[in-house]
Amino acid sequence: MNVTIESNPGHTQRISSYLRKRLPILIPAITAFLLTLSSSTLARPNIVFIMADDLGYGDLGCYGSTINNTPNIDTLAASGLRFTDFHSSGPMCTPTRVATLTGMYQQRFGPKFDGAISGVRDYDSGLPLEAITIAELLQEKGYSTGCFGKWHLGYKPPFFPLNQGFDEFRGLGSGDGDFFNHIDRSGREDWWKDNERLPEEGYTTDLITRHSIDFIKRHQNKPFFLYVPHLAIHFPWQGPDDPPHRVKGTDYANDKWGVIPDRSNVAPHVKSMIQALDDSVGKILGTLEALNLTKNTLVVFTSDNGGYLTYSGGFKNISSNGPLRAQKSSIYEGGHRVPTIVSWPGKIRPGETEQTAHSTDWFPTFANLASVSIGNIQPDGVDLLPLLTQRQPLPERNLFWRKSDAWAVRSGPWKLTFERSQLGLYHLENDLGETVDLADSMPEKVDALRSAWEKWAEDVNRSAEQYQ
Ligand SMILES: [Ca+2]
Repeated sequence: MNVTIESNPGHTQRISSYLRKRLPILIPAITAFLLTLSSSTLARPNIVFIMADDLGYGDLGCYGSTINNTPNIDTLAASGLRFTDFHSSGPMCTPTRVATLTGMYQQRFGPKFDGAISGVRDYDSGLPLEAITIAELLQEKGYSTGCFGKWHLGYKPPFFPLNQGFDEFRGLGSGDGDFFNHIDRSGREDWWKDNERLPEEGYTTDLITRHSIDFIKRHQNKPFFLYVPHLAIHFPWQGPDDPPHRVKGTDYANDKWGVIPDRSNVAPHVKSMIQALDDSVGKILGTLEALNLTKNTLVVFTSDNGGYLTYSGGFKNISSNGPLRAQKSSIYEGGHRVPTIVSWPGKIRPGETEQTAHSTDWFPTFANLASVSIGNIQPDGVDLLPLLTQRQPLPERNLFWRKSDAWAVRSGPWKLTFERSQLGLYHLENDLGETVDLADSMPEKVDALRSAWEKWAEDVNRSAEQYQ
């Protein structure tokens, strides 16, 4: 055919003229056809997001622990990208959950999200239902969405997962149910199926695992988003062989930690909790492998904040934040630099990254991964996919933390902290442990960072006004 056309100048001219007229119509039509083909015939990846609770930077073998055995999480790390500079948006449970699901700094929804919501003070509220979560976006685009574990964005319906984009929920609404009888610290039964209380026998970590695996099996033939916010290793510090502690109707505000015969050494209890957590990860990964889903599933393992080293009441030697300063609830690194691993065999080259990433980044990352438009939403986080799949550096940006009167801002290697009316300036590349305060010698750097923080605080406070 080509020979015939090229040998006849008249034909060639007519065809050129035809193409000139038709190309503007043909190209969009072909593009639309290819896009339809790609979304309908190429499977969109599944997302499995596993978040441990209060797991410290030094609690895993792949982050240097010599105490805990974590072979399954270590294998995940070896198969994927391990972050050394990943940060939870808050040093507590609720704040990080807000930012993870919405892509926004939690403070945009009100100052109460600086910290954990309380089963007394906040029992009748939760994450505003107007908040748009990544689960909602994925659900609208045909993903099956399941949440199995600790919600802590509301203690009861309507502030529950089914109103925030999840098709299914099993787990606890509060921040710390007993691992065996699932009684929260206010003495309420706290184990749910969707919007109903439904007691279930079993150790919390195992129940979360069982429901997660069941969800994967039921949805293996279409894209799914599985959110697994484990309760481990939050107190009560109960390993699988420890006793239940709580009784319905009793207030545990002053006795919430479990049965700890030797308060000076909580580590043995936590070690067995970590072992169970690692088993859970192994079972979930094993299910993906057995169903041949590994190559089409992005798996994240992270923690919602740093670990406790000590706790009032004489509790000591709890978990480890490695070389970092301070612990959960602090604006120093031990409060918010957390272990984070992302694995997607064949798409993400195994290795390690020193790029600085943050809880708010998951929302734009997952939206891009699933080819979901975020419309007018302007998340605070950035899309991690170019880093994950091509090792492209992330854009430069400042990161901010606020917990009540304490705050911090990070810019490159620099971090300015404010706690107990004191400013501190640290250079994290030279001083990861935040031991050398340079504030007095670098007043201009202090002023620039403080000014950035004030601007940020003003911005998030303005966003929060609609929820007051
Ligand atoms: Ca936590």
